[in-house]
Amino acid sequence: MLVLPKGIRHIPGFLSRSAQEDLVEVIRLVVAEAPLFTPEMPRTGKPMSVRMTNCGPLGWVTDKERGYRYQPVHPITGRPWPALPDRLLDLWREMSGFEGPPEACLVNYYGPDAKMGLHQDRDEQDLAAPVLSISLGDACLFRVGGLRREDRTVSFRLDSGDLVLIGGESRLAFHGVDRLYRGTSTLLKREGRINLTLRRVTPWRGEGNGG
Ligand code: MD3
Ligand code: FE
Repeated sequence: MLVLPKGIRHIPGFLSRSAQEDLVEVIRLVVAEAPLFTPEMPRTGKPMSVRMTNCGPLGWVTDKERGYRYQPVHPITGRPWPALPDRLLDLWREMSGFEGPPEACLVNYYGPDAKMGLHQDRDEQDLAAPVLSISLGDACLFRVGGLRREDRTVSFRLDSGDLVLIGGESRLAFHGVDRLYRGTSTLLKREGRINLTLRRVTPWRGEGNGG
């Protein structure tokens, strides 16, 4: 039996086929307004194999010169990110157990050969809030470890319609995507995978939130 690190909840098959199709449709609208861009590693400028965009008041971006950060505008168009679609806000309210709304939805697009190396998500100020991940399209092999890069990892498959909720002591766990399982889903028009992550960036209960 596979034991996940404490604070990580995998919910296989949460979204029905029609809910997945609706999400793909709203993501197409987001991408039409905020085109996918190729993120670069800080300092080296090495391109990542995943392409990205965002919706919500803040979006995660990275480039050679300025590195990892959240910003309110698209790095190429300079326009504000599209609003967070209601369906995603509803899903966050239903699943996150967190009072405040998410501020960023990072949209990752994996072509058949894309992967994501082991990393931590630590560019958010509010680490008390969970991260909610939604997988669409081809399945992938996902890997999660501990708070140190050297810690033992466990791997499991993420299929289209699966959710992963990450919180508590795993919020800073190392994780990555080793590979895609090509052709395992008919959801998208072509091979590939979309992952959405809903995140809180700035502290909730700060100014103006009653705290
Ligand atoms: C475990 N995305 O965008 S989502 C990322 O499938 C990212 O595209 C992966 O890692 C993907 O940063 C994984 C699941 C996930 C997201 C955040 C986590 C797992 C996590 C944060 C801490 C531990
Ligand atoms: Fe991550």
